[in-house]
Amino acid sequence: MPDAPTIFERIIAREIPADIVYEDDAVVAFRDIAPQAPVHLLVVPRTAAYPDVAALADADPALLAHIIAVAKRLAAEHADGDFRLIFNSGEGAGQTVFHVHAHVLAGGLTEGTLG
Ligand code: IU
Repeated sequence: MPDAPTIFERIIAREIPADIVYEDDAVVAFRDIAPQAPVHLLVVPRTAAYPDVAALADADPALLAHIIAVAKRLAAEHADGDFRLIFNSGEGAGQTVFHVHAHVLAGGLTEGTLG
């Protein structure tokens, strides 16, 4: 039996509201509900095939590169262009949603923190 859809699949399917700031054929980006920086966006591939960035990097490096390109674009649109990109990979690293996603942190980041 397939796993139940994650919260991100339900956001992408518009079953659950989110503040979506960007979308294209491959990814959807929305504001994190618990922001850790003045700008805190999540860039999420539409496909639920990859639970974490390690799986994505192995299977589809072009999609990973696209996520990074979208992060760059969003940091320029929502902040000054500088950004911190975080992928929590695995429970031990704090990952809670097992549908790969990039945290894009920008806009007045505190120096020296890792988010
Ligand atoms: P993590 O890397 O898997 O821990 O990140 C999950 C993020 O998803 C976390 O920052 C949550 O605040 C965020 N989030 C969200 O934006 N909307 C939701 O409905 C839920 C979690 I649940």
